[in-house]
Amino acid sequence: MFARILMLALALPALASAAAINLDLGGANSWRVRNATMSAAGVPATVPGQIHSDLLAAGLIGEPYNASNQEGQKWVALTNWTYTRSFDASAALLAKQHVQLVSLGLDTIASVAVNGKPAFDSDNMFQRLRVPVKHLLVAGANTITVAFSSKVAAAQAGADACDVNTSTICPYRRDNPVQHGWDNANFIRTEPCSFSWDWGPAFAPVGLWRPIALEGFDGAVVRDVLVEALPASRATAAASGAFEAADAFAANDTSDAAMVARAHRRTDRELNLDAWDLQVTVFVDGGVLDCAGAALAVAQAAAATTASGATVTGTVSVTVGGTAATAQKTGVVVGAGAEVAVEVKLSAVQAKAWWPNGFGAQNLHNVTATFTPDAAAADTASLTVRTGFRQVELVQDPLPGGRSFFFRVNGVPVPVKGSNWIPADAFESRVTRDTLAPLFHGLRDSYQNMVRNWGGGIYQSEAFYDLADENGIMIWEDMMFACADYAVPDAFLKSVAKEVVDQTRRLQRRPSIVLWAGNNENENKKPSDTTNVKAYSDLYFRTVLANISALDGSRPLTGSSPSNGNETAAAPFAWDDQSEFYGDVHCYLYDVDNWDVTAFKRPRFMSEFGLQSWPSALTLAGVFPPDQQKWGSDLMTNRNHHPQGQEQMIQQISMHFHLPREPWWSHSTPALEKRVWAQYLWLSQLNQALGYKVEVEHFRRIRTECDAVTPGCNMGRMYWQTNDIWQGASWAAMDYTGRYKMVQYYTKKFYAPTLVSGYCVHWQDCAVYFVNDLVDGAVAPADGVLKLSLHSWNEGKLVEWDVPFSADPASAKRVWNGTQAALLARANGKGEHGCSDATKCILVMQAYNGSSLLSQNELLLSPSMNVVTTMMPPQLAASVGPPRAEPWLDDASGGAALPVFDVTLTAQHVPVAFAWLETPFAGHWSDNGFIMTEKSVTLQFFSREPQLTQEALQKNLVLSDLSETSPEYGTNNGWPKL
Ligand code: BMA
Repeated sequence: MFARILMLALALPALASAAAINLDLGGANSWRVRNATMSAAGVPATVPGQIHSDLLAAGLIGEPYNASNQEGQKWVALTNWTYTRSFDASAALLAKQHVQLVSLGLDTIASVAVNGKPAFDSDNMFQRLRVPVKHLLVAGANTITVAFSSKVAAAQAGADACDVNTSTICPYRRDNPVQHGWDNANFIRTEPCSFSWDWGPAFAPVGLWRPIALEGFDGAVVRDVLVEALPASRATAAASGAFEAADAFAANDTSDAAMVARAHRRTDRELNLDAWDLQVTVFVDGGVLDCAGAALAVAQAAAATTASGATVTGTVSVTVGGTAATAQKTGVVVGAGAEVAVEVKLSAVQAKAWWPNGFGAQNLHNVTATFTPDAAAADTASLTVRTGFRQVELVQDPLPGGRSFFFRVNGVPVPVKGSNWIPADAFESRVTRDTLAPLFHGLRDSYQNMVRNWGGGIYQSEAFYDLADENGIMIWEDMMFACADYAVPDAFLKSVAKEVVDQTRRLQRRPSIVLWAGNNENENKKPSDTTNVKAYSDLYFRTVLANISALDGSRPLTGSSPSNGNETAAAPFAWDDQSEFYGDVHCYLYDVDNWDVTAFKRPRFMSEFGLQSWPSALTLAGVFPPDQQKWGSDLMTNRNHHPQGQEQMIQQISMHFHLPREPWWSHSTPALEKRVWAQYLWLSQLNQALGYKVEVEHFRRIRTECDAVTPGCNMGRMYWQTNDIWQGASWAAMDYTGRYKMVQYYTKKFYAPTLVSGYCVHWQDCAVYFVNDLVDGAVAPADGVLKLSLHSWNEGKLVEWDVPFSADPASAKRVWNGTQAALLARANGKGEHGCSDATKCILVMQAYNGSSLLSQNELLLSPSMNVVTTMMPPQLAASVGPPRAEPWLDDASGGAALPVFDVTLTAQHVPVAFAWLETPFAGHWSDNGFIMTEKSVTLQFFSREPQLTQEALQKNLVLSDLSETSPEYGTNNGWPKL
């Protein structure tokens, strides 16, 4: 609950000033919006909001996501829209020395007028604009007007007008036609994917997308608080006894193993993590005019007539909540219309560290900065921000053949387990803490510790970063530039510089943000291409990164993703942005067998990879008309924005599975057609889940394996992508409604801290690894038992045997190996058929530490499932138990109790290939889509619906598995089930 109150208080950071007057100009239906052909009375409009949500609320357009509405709503983005509201300016407000209009975001090309007089223009949706407007206000009724131009038209005009004499380059960005969107978003500073992407729609909305307010004050306000924290000292007891792999090697050992251990060394035993030195930067705002780009000229012209006011002097003091720490700086001088940055240092603040998910608690602390004027006539102002103290390094030390690339937090190397985040809606005002909380729950619950806020979207809301801070989800924060070159005339660079400064000042205090990155996939320049290289350097090195590092020295920077890390800066570009020896890599494998472990790269850090899938039929049925609910329908084609996306998915599925089809003896019926459609969608998810599983397990196994010839030593994987922007084909693990695709369930298994993982190279030479991410947890040789067993599809478990193993902390190691032939031979003479060939059996692996099961996993020994012919119909049944109330979701209710059900699933025959439970209710399962090896298993359903009953869940539960999708698996008995 505490977190929620604080969040509301922080929504408009400057509202905390004691005697200042703040007039929020937002609110539901508080504005009117119209276009040139509508009456001046306009349509009720909500701020923050978007034009589409206003037109939808007024009944003027349908839900943009329904059916093919997107196509019919293109006119909205091609139209200019004018927002107006009236408000009362009180005598008390007008009596204030300064009245600033503060906008936290206008999307994108806008002119703002107060009482009909120009106040400022805007051309960058990511800027915060502060403009003195007292001279434009009158006592009593006032009006404010924000006139937006179509951003699609503005982008096109920018491209048309691009002049190589001022821009160096004019890079027209053509989107792929299958995206059904618009080109040239790179000519304006807007959300790139609002013009369409290969997983998202083209709505290009305009509107006041972030809050706007009038702020009146005498003297000054505290505008921003930035906090840099470092462990106060090295620990006095240097060798605390903590395990350190590098200790095992003599100082003069130059072997690859020694080099790897040294590069990945743990330094936390050298740090005192209970006391922190803080450098707090407090921005004190004396009514500054703060605009750039198009905004500036108009604002300057408007403000020039009324520059007034007196200098204020005072004291800035800083306190850290829950500690005795306090410090101050006296004699601070703030000129009227100026802004000063005041640095206050606090040493050895006694406070606990913030840790990423899985490595410790997410301790958060309030830091309050107060400006107390010397003269009583001015206002006392203060601002409280929530932060956390941690040290983060991006370690790039020598490794065989190159350099490492991994994050060390508070001295502990953290293998990154994550995914890439895209905007959660095309209309940001629909994204609330309630939208985000289930997604962050999914991240935390699946052992993820990082998401990359991808550079083609937006700098996210406060709620997003609150949840990241609270859940220990580290953020790799891209700046919003993606998949394009950019023209860089001076005005553009100035606009970007202000954007970057604004966002850094807003976000710097967030412990979750561990890296600032210049862009997504733009660093593919060749040093010979000097024109592009200069434009690139001007934008990212001299403008973006230079402005960030001037404000924040507390976290690392990288130019791009992918890049060669520090090698890039030296080059000055990635000599090979797919190098597996340096930096990070993106790699998509659409036309190869994703069950073949030799297909995968061995990079230091894999920041993007993945396969497309569809949301489930339940999700699509919410927006697909019945006649479109079939494979290959127009809407299916329309909603796959990836070139050849459908063909690739079919190819991928058919590499390993039979494609679903209607039975040859039956006439097609709508019910059959829908069933086949649902099975296609499900198989696309199964294909994705297994592909990610095989690839992630590969990355985790090679944590410490690399030499000068064979790369590896992988310490990071983030699959593409966490979430969805709408209901369409994509790489997401959680769909637009929050429903888990199968890969989300698999994520919880392949990212678990302890993992047993097997593979066979080309189905011949096999090995089993044990991966241990636990920093202090080891498995002693006396305790580690690997139980291996062979299960045949038609006879169940045939043979089981034990293999002893041990594990060091923070390690990955091979614990068993042998040929597949020898493995299968273990079942000779067992049961009726044994494992006469690889299509008959699977390997089940269980890793025990004493009596506790650390990890269970299965290895499909056959190169594909479509050669398996011996499955038995499992005859699944489920019994739902009574609900118990658990506050499992930290949504806006502050974690109110929600029903959790135990559900017992039984099968007549095991193993079951990919047992699947489905319900229309919002919520998720403790596991799903799994290979069922026991005849009875108890799962949990975590409902997001407070009123869900045992009876309703029991009645609306659908059970299925792979055998239902084709008789050829050996289960023609009863096929197909309807
Ligand atoms: C990468 C991303 C995105 C894209 C994804 C899937 O290129 O950076 O641009 O959506 O691949 O194609």
